[in-house]
Amino acid sequence: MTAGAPARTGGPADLAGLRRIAIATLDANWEHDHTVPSRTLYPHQWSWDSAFIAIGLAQVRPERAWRELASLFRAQWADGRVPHIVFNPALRVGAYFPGPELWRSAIAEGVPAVDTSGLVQPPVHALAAWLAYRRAPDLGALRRLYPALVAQQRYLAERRDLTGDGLACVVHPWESGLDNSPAWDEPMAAVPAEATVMRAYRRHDTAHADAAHRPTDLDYARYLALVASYRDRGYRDRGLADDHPFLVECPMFNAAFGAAEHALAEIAVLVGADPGPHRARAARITEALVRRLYDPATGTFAPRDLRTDRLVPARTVLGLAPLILPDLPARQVDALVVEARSARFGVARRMDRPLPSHDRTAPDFEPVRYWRGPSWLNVGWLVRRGLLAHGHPELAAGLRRSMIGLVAGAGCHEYFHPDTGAGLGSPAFGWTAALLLDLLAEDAGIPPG
Ligand code: 9WN
Repeated sequence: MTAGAPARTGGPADLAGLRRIAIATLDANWEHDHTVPSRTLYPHQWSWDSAFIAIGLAQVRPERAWRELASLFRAQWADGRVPHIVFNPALRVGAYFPGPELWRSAIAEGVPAVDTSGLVQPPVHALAAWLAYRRAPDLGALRRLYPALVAQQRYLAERRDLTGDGLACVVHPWESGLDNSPAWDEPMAAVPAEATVMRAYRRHDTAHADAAHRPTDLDYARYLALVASYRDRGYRDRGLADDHPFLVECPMFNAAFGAAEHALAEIAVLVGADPGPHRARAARITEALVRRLYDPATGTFAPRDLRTDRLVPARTVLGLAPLILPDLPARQVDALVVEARSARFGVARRMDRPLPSHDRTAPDFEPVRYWRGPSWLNVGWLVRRGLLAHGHPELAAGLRRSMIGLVAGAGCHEYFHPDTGAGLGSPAFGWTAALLLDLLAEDAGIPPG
């Protein structure tokens, strides 16, 4: 089936079959206390993957949903950061690149016993915990997570708000989760590195996926230069503005940061804490996002490069993410709906092609290269939540059908060709399976969270 064909969401037999495939994928990727994103490409635990995966597990393996989040937060650093990778010590050296020997997290202060990376990822975990609770209530588990989720937010607010403007910055494209998005081309061009340094390393990803579908060697050389810059300062955030070469405020990261405060307000009520400060912080983040990252000239949100204090010109799907904020003002909501429906992203009641990760009319749109064009379920899932939150159920339904159609046509792939719907990257990918289960749950009469 191509992505142009109507999604096969009609027959209950089809849906039951899809559900079984998704459950089997999650079961196969389960590893003692967490789910690996992919057995081949990503065999450790990843931060925002675990959050999305917990949302799906809550539908089918509730006890695992809570273990997934608990295991990730056991690796939280004393300063509150939740590392983007928690390494499984049982795996051989070279199971993933860059591995623990390159990160050397033990050199930093306040680290857990297990090896981790020193970066973070978009803080979608409070939202995940809230949704998991709605589907699989476990008040004890929620109570235990709450202070850790609060500390995660405190880290971002106190250590990563370098300008004091109310937004958190990312210090590496890996922190955005959209590693090689064209959004990072301009700020990354300022990171000194040569592709030839990669001759000294063996990339693990290109042994398991087509190199044409992955970031380039020059991208990786810059990724490593940024890791070295952050690691060599002991992963301390103080003074980053003086010499770290990549500092960006990302609209998706900060939309997740704000959505987390909304979710924490709901959780606070349940665990007997005060929701007031969470609501106040959520409002401040939304206000800062609009003030700092909304571009009235384009009608969308864009990352701000703190080194130049300019918005980056690329119009990527990152710009649509603030829709997930329930308190986004109507002016920005309306503009984002126009942007989503435009030829750049093609969201419609009946979508003939899936939501791309980058403006499909841009000259640098690359249909098979990772975050430079292909369609990803986690981003579509977030945008769909935003459309529902702001009163666009038909567009949300169109996006949902399109996403289910992608998995029906190609399986639980990591990402999909934005024209044909062909599966790309890992064929058995955790969050694709998990978020599909969440989308399918609505047919069983369970409303979205
Ligand atoms: C680097 C695990 C992760 C996702 C990211 C995705 C990819 C890693 C990589 O895989 O990043 O963190 O090796 O490319 O870009 O969003 O969390 O699935």
